Amino acid sequence: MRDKLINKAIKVLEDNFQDGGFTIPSKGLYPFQWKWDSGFIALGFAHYDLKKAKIEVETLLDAQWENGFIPHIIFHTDSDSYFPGPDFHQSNLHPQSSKKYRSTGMTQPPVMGFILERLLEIDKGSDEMLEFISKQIDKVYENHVYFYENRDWNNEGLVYIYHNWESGTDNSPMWDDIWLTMDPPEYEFERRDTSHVDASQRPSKREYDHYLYIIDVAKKYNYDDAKIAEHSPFLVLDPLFNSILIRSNEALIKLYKLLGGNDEKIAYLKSKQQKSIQSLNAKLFNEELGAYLHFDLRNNRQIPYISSSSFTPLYSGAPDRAMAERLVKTMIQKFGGEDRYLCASFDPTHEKFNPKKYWRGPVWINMNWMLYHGLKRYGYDELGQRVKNDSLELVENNGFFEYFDSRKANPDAEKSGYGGDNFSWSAALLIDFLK
Ligand code: 9YW
Repeated sequence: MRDKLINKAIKVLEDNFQDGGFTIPSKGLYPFQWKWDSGFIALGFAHYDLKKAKIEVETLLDAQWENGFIPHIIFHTDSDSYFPGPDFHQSNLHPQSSKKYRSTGMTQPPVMGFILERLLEIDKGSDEMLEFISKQIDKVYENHVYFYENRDWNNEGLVYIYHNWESGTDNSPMWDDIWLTMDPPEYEFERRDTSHVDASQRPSKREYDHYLYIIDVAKKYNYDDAKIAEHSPFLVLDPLFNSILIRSNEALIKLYKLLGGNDEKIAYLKSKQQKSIQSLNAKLFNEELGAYLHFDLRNNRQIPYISSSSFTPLYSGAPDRAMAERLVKTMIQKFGGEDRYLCASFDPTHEKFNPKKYWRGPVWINMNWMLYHGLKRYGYDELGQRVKNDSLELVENNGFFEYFDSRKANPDAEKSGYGGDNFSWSAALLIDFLK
C-alpha cells in the first residue's frame, strides 16, 4: 500500500514537472511556479531525484529581485488558463524587479530556509548537498533581510503582508472584516479558476474584486514597500507567515554554522530572531482564545478568529511551555472532535466555517506537515501522529487533491477531496511523510 501510494505521488510530481525546470501545483488550475509550493515540492523530489529537487529551488531563487524580494508566482510561460496573469500584475513597475522573469509583485511565506535544512537531512548531510546549499543560501538570507528591512513596519521583528494572497490562505474568513472596510470597483474579468474547479469550492467574484483592487493600489505606487505600507487597505501581521520566517531563520543560522564563517549574517539573524519571537508572543498570542491571532495593522486590532495558522508557531519554536499547552488544548477542543480529521483550516465551531470552501474550513496537507513537525517539537507525539495519519488517510481515500473535507462522515459527497486534482504539494509531502 505504502509503495503504491508513493509511486502514485511520484507520478503526480513527474507529470507536473515542466521543461523550464519548475513544477506547477496543478494542471489547468495553476500553470506557473508558486513560491511556497516550490519549497514543499522540492522535498518530495529529494526522496527519489535529488537533481530535480535542486533544480526546483534554483529556478525559484533565480527569479529573486535585486532587493532580495522573491515573488509569489513566476510566470515562466504565457499560459492564459490563469487569471490574473502577468499583464495584470506588471512586476516590471518595480525598478528592481527581475529582468529575466515576469512575476507578481507580491510574495508568499518564506519557506526556503527550512526547506534547505530538510534537503540536507534527506540527503543525510552529504557534501554535495552542502555544496549546493552554500551556493543558494545567501539568496535566502537576502530574502530575510528584505523582509526585516522593508516589511517590519513598527521595527518589532514582525513583517507585514499587504495582500491576502501573500498569506497563502487566500480566502480565509480572517479577511472578511477587512473587506467590509473596502468598497472596490466591480472589475470585469473572465474567471479561469472556476472553469477548472467547482465554483462552490473557490472564492466569490466579489472577493476577487477586493483582491484585484489591492493589487491596483500597489501598482499605483510601483510596488514600493513603504508606500504600500502607507496606503494599502490590507496590512496584516500573519502568525503563519511570521512563524515560517522564524523557523527559516533558525534553519539559516544552523546551516551557516555548518558551512563556517558568515559570523555577521549569523549575528544579524540571531538578533532578528529574538525580537521576532518576543513580539510574536506579545502581540499575536491571545490568552483568552488560547491561540495566536492575525493582527490588522491598518485598523490596529487583533482579528478574533482561530485558524490552522494559529497553531503554526509551534513549528517555529516561539511558544513557551504554557503557551504550547494552551494551543494544544484549543486544537483538541475546537478542531479535534472524534468525527473530524485534523486540522481544519478554520475553526469548525465558528459560524464562518465552511467545510468545502478552500481556506474557509478544509484540511490542507502543507499545513498538516508543519503542524506535525511543530507538535513533535514540543513532545506532543500522539497528537502529531494523529495529524500525520489523518493526512495519509485523506490522501489514500480521496487522491492527491488540493484540500479535503475535515468531516469524517461527509454528507455532501462521496469523495472528500476538493479543488485541484493531482496537486503537487499533497503528493510531495505525502512522500516526505512516508519516507
Ligand atoms: C490562487 C498554488 C497556490 C497556493 C496558495 C493557494 C492557491 C492560488 O494556490 O492560490 O489562484 O488562488 O491558496 O496557497 O500557493 O498552489
